[in-house]
Amino acid sequence: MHTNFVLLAAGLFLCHACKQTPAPEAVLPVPTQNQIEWQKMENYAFVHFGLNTFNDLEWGYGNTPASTFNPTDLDCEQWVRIIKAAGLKGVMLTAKHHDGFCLWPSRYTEYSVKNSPWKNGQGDMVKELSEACKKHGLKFGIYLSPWDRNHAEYGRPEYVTYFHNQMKELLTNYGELFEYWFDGANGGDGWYGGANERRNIDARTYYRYEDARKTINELQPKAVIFGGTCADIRWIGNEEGWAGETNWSMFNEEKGGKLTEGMPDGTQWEPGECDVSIRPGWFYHAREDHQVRSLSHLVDLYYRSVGHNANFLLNFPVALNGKIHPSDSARAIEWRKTIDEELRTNLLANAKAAADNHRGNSSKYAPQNVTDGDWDTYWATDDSVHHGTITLTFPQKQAVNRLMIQEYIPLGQRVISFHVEYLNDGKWQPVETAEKMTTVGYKRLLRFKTAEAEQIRICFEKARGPLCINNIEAFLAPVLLEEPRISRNGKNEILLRAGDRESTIYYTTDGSEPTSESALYNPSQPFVMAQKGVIKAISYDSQTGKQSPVSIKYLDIPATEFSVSYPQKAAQNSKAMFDGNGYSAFYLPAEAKQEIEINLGKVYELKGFTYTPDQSRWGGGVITHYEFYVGKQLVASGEFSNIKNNPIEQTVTFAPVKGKTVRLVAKNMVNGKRAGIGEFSILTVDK
Ligand code: FUL
Repeated sequence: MHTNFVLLAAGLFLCHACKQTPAPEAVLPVPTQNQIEWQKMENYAFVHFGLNTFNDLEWGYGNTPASTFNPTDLDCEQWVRIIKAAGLKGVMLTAKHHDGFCLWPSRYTEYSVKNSPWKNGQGDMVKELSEACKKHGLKFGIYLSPWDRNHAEYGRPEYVTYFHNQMKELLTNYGELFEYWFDGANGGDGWYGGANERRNIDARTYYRYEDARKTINELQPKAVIFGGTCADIRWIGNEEGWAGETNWSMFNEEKGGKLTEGMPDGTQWEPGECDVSIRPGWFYHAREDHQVRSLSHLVDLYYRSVGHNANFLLNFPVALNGKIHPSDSARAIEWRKTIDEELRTNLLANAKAAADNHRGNSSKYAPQNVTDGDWDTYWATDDSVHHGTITLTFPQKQAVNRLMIQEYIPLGQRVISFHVEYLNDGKWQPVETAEKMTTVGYKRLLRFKTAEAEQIRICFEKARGPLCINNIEAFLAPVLLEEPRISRNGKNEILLRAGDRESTIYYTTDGSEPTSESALYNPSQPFVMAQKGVIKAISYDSQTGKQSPVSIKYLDIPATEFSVSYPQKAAQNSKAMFDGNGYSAFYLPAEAKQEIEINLGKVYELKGFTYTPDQSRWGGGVITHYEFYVGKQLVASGEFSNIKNNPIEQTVTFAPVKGKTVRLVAKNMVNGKRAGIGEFSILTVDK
């Protein structure tokens, strides 16, 4: 009786409270619990490793022998230790890439580690990595390429059965998975059990993704699915690691929309994942040892992925010995350290917050909730109020240049636009930033010019429903000097550019390390380098005495003496491919053969060439298959693997040969009928 009375009273009280201030209704669609857990991971690692690693390939054709897979010193724990130290929360492994080679001893194929010299065929890398993850507290995920260039039955129903069988092996034998990755690259040419042909499939129907989803849900109820026709998360539309400033977690697969931005009227909750490799390629190539992405670039990507309401998937191309290369690990750890430093002290922890409206005037939805450090409490506005201004007061005047805002996404993503102002000496001013202040979502990080502020206020102008903001933080990030970008233009002038305008640039041309004692770069009088050589440069801040990391550029012989001998009359336009600027491109005339012949001016001993597609956003004419001739001799031919998704500079090397003319033939293009060339250079043998 007594207990009942207490319960009744409590019930009445709760009911009374909830009557007064019911929680805002969800604005649909909303994330599942798995999607919320996934989003909270924010960043995790990718590992690309396999036969490609040992054959210097990005996309194996499916015929490279399993016997070439031979890591001498494989150490999955080394990867996991580095990945953990880099603050990444999980690892996703390419259990099988497009070449079809399996890193686990699958029962269903001979094309796997069991026929390699590694551990005498007794090894199972998926197992080793999953166990290392478990031991060190990281989550584990799997990439299984649907496209399989090895399998004889690819393109026919038998392969799909095989694919589903392999999936089950991976879903049952390796513990809990947080993510399952279906790659989007599909069909095309391959070895296919010796058929050596092109096989096209309809990716939407062929793989039976709906069945795959059922199996995954059943065997791995916590895993989110990337790719395929029933995904939980979406590809962000580039392999450069960034999401749009506007980025909705909603999408509509039927209608389609901008992957970088999502869709405000999207019917599915399908948040973005930004994948990028720490080097140009996904697999390891020794020639890219000096092309590890710069610290400032990676830091920038963090702000443009995690800070743009997306997750960040950073790839480590494990090297031939089976370890993460020291340059990659050093960079990744330095990256985390920098981000931690930039976002170390929340200047708004427990700051006073006031807003022009809060839901039912209830303390449960008070503005103060945004500074209490509790993710599950939030400031909300009344049902009819889809906007609002929140003002936060610093304990004392404070220099500030970063802001973090979070929406309580279990109730949907709402904010459409906002702006930020700060109060200094009685005057409100907008923060100085070029960023569009549109969506917020799970997390929005805003970078702006350092401001002295007594207060800061955020005005949410428009939203899809009442506001639900659970967290606002502010920081003062120290200066991060960016290493200069180096290029050589058509006049052989060297252009050195630093990210921030206040620093000065010092450089060397003799291979030595630049310091503030080296030559000072004068942007209005660029120096000329008309021969082969190396340039090293740093940015330097005279105020703090800090310097950026060193940037290095190897330049081969310049193109000034080059002339285009085919197509004729292209001489003028073709300059764009030698101007050191990939954003200006030369397109072969539609009526001409899709090839270009260049007279180098004199005989050189040649060992390779580089081709960069048009880098402009909507650039076309990307060459996928090529032939390359020196004089009349065919010296190289093949495919620029993965160039569609990752249109970066391609380097092709061949056995040295002397010649005066070279010819690049475009055998196939991703799009359009005219081959486009953003940049082209030849590689010569050192004397
Ligand atoms: C792409 C693949 O084709 C690349 O090789 C790489 O695996 C990347 C992550 O996805 O679509």
